[in-house]
Amino acid sequence: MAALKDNDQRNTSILKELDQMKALLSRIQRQGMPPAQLHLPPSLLELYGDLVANDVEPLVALRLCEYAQRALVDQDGDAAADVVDAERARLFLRRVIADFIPVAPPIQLDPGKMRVAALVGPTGVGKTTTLAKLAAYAQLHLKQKVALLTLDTYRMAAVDQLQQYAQILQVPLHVALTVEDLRSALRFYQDRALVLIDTPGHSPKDTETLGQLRGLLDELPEVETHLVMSATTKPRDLAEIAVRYEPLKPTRLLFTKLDETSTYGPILSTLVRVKRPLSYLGTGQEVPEALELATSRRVADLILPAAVKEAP
Ligand SMILES: Nc1nc2c(ncn2[C@@H]2O[C@H](COP(=O)(O)OP(=O)(O)O)[C@@H](O)[C@H]2O)c(=O)[nH]1
Ligand SMILES: [Mg+2]
Repeated sequence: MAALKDNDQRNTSILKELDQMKALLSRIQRQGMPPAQLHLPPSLLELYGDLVANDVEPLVALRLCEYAQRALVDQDGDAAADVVDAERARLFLRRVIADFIPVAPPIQLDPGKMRVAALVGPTGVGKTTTLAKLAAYAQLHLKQKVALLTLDTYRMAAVDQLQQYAQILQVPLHVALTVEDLRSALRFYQDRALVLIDTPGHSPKDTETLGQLRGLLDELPEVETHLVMSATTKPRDLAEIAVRYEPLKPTRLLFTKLDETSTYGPILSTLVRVKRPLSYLGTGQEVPEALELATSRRVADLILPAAVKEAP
């Protein structure tokens, strides 16, 4: 419990920092980019380039480098910060980045209390696959009783796909069409430790089904809603998705398809915009192996890898 509380406090302070950065970003969107004040020492300037090459927004990259510079000055004094060696600068910057990543604990499972988690997000990002990964992990690894619910009734194929996973895992699957349906299914599943809810994706123009989904999720008092996004999505589209799904009040952010991209900066920008802790990371199509619990360290590794030691 103490660890959870620490995590909450840590996230509160990270979210405050992200708030400031978000305000800065929107000011720049209105007023245009200020002349970059790159008063960074050469080692940090080079790392700034690495971040931007990894598709971190230039302003976010600059901010992070300035934080690292300040940390270096605090430790070494003004003069030393100018000549800081590349490896140390990288170490400091990696720490600063890790301190910027809010992460969520794994979905909490207590025997005797039903937890409900819903996955929402655009079509094809991997909601159903991730749901199957989470279900398999809870059922097979944690030996907890799981049930699946789907609100994705628009396409038969979507139900079939989930039905197959349900059969393999031998967990019940219920297709809910209405609010009453959803409520009675949840009452029926009271003895389950985890109920996972799959939802349909939406095309950007489809505000109607999004509204219906919102109506259904609003009925659930204690649902953890994970907004699922693909790491392969263009940064601009990620920003738009974040806005579009805001009415569903996602409590977590979940990124999939990390294996299908080589630039991870957009994850950081999305965190700045959405300001929700990261829950899980999808790293492939394999169920259930290709799922990790997000950690700040792991995300920092993606944003700025540790220096590659050159072969002697
Ligand atoms: N490479 C890769 N593929 C994934 C990942 N997650 C899901 N997929 C694939 O993405 C496709 C769409 O997944 P699906 O779960 O049906 O997406 P949904 O429409 O959001 O439910 C499928 O082919 C999945 O196997 C991932 O982390 N990495
Ligand atoms: Mg699906």
